[in-house]
Amino acid sequence: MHWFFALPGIFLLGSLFALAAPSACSAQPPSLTLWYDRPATDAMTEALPIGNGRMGGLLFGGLDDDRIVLNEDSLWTGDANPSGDYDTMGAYQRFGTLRILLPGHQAATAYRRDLDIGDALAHVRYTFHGVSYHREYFVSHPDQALVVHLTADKPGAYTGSILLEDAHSGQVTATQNSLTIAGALSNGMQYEGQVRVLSDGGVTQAGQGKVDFRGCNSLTLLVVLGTSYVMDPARSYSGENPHARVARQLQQAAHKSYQALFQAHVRDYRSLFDRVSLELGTTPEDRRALPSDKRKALAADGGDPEIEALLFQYGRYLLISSSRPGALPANLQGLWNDSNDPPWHSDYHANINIEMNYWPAEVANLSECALPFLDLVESQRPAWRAATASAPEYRLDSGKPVRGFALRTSHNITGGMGWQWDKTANAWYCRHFWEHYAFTDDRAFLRKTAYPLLKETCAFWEDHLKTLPDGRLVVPQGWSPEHGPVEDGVSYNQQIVWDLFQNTVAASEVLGVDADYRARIRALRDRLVAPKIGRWGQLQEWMEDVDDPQDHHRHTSHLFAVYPGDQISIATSPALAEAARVSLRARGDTGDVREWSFAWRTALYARLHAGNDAHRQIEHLLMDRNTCPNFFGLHPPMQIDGNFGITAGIAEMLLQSHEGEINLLPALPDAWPSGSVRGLVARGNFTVGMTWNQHALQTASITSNKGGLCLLKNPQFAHPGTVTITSQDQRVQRTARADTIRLSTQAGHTYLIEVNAPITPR
Ligand code: FUC
Repeated sequence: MHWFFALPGIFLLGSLFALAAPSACSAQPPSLTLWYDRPATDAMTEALPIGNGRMGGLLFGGLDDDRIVLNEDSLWTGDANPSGDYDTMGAYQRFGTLRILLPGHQAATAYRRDLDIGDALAHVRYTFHGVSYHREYFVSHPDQALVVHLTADKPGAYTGSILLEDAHSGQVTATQNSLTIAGALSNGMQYEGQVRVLSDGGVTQAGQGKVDFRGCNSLTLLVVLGTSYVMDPARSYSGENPHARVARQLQQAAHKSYQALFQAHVRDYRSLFDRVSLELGTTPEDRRALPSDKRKALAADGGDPEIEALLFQYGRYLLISSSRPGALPANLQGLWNDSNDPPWHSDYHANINIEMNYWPAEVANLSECALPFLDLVESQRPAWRAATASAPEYRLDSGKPVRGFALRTSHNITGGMGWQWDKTANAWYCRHFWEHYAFTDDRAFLRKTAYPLLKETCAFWEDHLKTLPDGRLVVPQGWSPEHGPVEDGVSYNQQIVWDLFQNTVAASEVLGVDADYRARIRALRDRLVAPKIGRWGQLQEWMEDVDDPQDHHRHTSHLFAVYPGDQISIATSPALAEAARVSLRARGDTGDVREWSFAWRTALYARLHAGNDAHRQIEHLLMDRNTCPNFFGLHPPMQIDGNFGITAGIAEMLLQSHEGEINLLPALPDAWPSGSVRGLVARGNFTVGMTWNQHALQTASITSNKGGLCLLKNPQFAHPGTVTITSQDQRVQRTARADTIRLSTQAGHTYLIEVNAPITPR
């Protein structure tokens, strides 16, 4: 039996074409393809990214000299640096470059390069001397190899060379049809990269640092990279030389046919990507005909809902490609880096950036892609503890160090940190552990992993909070990133500690443990200086009412409590929510607002149920000054957090579950009058699909993955007798609020809800 007959029906239909004809045009609808009519000229802004979570490639698609910048996520300089000196923290490195030289091909015509994010395949196509040439590129997770397949419609068309260049001072060796680079960084980290050139027809021959080929019908290039890094503090993050592992992985991949590699890759990728689909409307044909960079520029002025849906899915594509279990988390540039001295070291920034990278993971149905971040935090804790224990800032009156750990604004992968302390980053990181539980309902994870971390972080705050004369508690000497004074009781810090205490109380309740401890943490939570409304109706950023209504800073740190936190919400604290809206509007959409700031503003406006304001942020992000031609975020320079953040923000416009109920379409903008979404996830582990028309919910499908009570909210439910539920033994159960219905769900059951209500014009 051919393998794909064993697959579920939905996957099967979508897959047949792609799997049967890997070299033909893509089967994906245009909304899942980025395409261009010329090769890339600049690495980070135009080259197309591919990756398997650990290894990445930036594809230039050149004609006679096709360059692929190679990355491996653990290739880092630096080490643990107790002083916290940013310059000695090290930086994420470029690994090398693979070059495909095809002399003469610069005279080609009918050029096209593209990236299909529906199946994680990139292509280059062109015509030269009457021959149609085609290249296909992907990075396989199951086979741990970057693969390039070059074909042509006439035999013997390929003559040229393959070069492998090291980005440091490693040795390059060529033997028969293989190339190897191997070396070590100044911190002792060893690395190795191997390339195998497999040809059909013609001849291949090793040259000086290259493999030449002549008269080949097709070529398959396999690339495997590795380093000696291990995410294990007990081994000082240093494992064995990668040679044997790289050689084995390459050998295993080389034993498979191209078809087998291709099929395993597409099946693996789609098992994640296909969980969510999104349609926000149809774009007129004349726009669709444009290359993606030109189309993106126009989309900044609206009128291209397909590009907005693509932007949402691109964040999912990039997360799957840069953050898979067992690998390191996505850094400031995700996985892709063309420099040994990248901006901000291409590191992990704790005061918004890495958190934003992981905002979409749970809601956009990629929960396992969150694990690399959680694993990294676990692996760095011993080093962070040690650095905290030796810091004068973190001493008790007795002179002893506080319990737990804090971290600085940026960190690496070997316990090193840089720049100033970001005191509440420890608690913000805890939120990600709590959210992983909240979305998966995985109690074993909560008990074994999340709760101990939350408790350790609470211990830090029990020791470090300062008591004001009136008995209230403040975070001493904090900072609202990245402006204003360093002082006590900064709102950003207060809200994040509140969030930690709140989630710790909830965790101990879920687990049914530590009742006395829970009461203590709850009491501390209630003594924290709380959010305040200031003189111009704003939510105060500092303890004193000093906010400047003309402050257009890119950070919206004092609105943490609205998103990603939930201390302030329309339902539970409407006056504070209104104050947050005043602050957000004053902060504006221009001035210092950058890339990731638009993504945060999208999510904030979504939580404030201001769909049109949220949508305006998406359009801002699409502007050429905020996103690159390849759709990477542009700070400038290129930075990836906005890509992930906008996926989360768009999800938040469609589905919210932070108020103990599932709010369907809470912030739908006028620009998306009809559409559909499938596969978003709500807290409690419900998978949600919806269709809407004329701005009104038409159907919802709720799959209960773990069972339990499910409250669903939408204004359309307020029409009595017009909601039907199709499923085992369910009838509409109304709640005290007209717009909310209740389902008592069983694990594994799907509930289809149809709204037959008249549509109320908006
Ligand atoms: C934070 C932000 C900057 C930038 C940097 C990498 O410090 O304030 O805008 O994103 O991280």
